[in-house]
Amino acid sequence: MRIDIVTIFPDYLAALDLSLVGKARRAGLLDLRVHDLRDWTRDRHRTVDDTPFGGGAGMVMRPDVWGSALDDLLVPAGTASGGGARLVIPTPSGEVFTQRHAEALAGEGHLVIACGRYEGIDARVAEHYRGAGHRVSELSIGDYVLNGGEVAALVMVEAVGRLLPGVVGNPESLVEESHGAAGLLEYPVYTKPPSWQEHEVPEVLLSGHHARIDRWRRDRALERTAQRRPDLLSALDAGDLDAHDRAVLADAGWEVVAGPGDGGSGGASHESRPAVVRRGVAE
Ligand code: 6GU
Repeated sequence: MRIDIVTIFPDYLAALDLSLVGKARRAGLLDLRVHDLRDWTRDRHRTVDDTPFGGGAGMVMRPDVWGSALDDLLVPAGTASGGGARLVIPTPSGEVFTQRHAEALAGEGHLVIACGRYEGIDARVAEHYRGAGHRVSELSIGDYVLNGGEVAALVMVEAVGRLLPGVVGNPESLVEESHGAAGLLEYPVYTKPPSWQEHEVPEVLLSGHHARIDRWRRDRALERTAQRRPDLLSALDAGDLDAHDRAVLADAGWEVVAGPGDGGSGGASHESRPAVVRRGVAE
């Protein structure tokens, strides 16, 4: 996979030489290049921004400078326009980046990540490249404000990089982790020593009884999700919950109810899908 990152702070991305992503680069699994946006300016001051039309605080990044950079990077030399690379624009006004986005991006051959400052890149840039047939994703990493897209680019490259074939040594470690397919947070984990500061590792984990260990871990994942991320429980497919799951959720204050409009047919329509709701909430 190839990733080009364009920024006015290339040094910010130095962390991508380290750890798993750095290793993937050196192994040739990831061709990652960081570019200085100012290399595409043409004035003596290497200007990348200007004041916003319509007034207001801060500066907006100029579309002409971004256009020169993205024309060079999105369309490989000798290729027609459109197709090819996906343009990713980190922005606090984007869709929230999730593991599902990471999985989709990991399936791309080429990403170009355009890091703007927080007031943003002139809106015509995304519009222009969409119109030219590029896939464009405007993505936020969460509901808080950063000064620029660089930290978000680090987050996205790490989340995507570890999904590339051969990057994570044991692909099994990708299966059960939080925000995986089960839609639950990960269960708590323990290692040696078995007793530390008078805190003991739960007995069942020392038992060697794999079915009981799996059940215990699923119970803890359900409880933890109910406590910390109730929004994830509401999004669960209740059809994936067995009687034991439902009992654990009931203890945590959640129950499975027929969806609105359910006629008891168990049909697959959206209206009749059973829902996981807080106890005492009708639907
Ligand atoms: Cl992608 N950019 C900025 N500037 N702030 C953010 C963000 C992105 N995601 C959350 N906050």
